[in-house]
Amino acid sequence: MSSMGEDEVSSFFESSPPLKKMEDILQKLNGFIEHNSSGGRRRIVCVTSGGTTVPLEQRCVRNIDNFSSGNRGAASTENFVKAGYAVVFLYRSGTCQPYCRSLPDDPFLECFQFPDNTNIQVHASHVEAVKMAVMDQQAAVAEARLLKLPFTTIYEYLQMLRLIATAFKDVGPCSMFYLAAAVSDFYVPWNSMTEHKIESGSGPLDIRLAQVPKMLSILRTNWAPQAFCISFKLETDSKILIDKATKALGKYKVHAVVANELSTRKEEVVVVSSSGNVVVRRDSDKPEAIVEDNLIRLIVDRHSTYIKESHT
Ligand code: PAZ
Repeated sequence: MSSMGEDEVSSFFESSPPLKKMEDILQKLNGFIEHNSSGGRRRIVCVTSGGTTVPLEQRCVRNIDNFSSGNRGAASTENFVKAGYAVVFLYRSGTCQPYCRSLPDDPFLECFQFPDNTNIQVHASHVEAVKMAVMDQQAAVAEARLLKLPFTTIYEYLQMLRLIATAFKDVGPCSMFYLAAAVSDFYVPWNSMTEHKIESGSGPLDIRLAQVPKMLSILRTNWAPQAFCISFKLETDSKILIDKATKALGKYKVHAVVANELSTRKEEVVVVSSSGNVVVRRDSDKPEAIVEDNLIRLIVDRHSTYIKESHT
């Protein structure tokens, strides 16, 4: 990457508000990696999920948000754990969580009932979903297979991604990035952002947004050059989707780009890579099936080949 790009990346981080609880995050992260990767025990994947926000004020009241429910990241995490991976789940606060996809929006209010004042019961219709959510999540955490790290803003997301990538460096080819989060392309630089709530009542608001420096190339070349790297491309116009994904593959030198269109993203995706494009569909004859079942199988296969080739 050009030094121009690297300069932009450095000044983005230098001007970002410091990450809160960084020591705590680092300690959890290093412990998790150490536990899972020592002696080549397990492969590790960082799954990013949900959309980043761009604050408009330093004491933020308003922000610009990026669409993502977090469903893809949560479902993919479950499948990676099932496939034997340890997962660092870097997710947007408040978005969909692994093992909770089948729960209603307001599980506390909808799942439970009180037969009397001292007992609490789960409604029969939600027993399976609650059991799966609690048991599977607790097992994944107890076995140190799942580490959840929340973010909200673009500043937090990129600082945390850099921490994770740097910490993955020693894991080498057994590590993977699966970047399903919807990351802001434009932002208000912290230094040029007003501190207090923008006043209303004085006509339209003009805001100039700067471009968020592209971090993917630097992740590939500097932060974690040996990690297997999967990025995502979302479009609403299916006519430009594959072209955009193909360009991203060449530009960022990732190992594959998962291309998806907003309205059909739960039914099919296209995995674009140097070995050709593969359409991955949900098994529509099985009501419980999700596209991530087949997608993660394919990605895990590709990762295995990558690891084998790295050893030869
Ligand atoms: O989170 P979700 O399940 O609602 O949607 C997933 C997705 C469309 C955000 C993801 O598959 C994706 O394409 N992420 C990258 C978006 C982008 O191009 O920035």
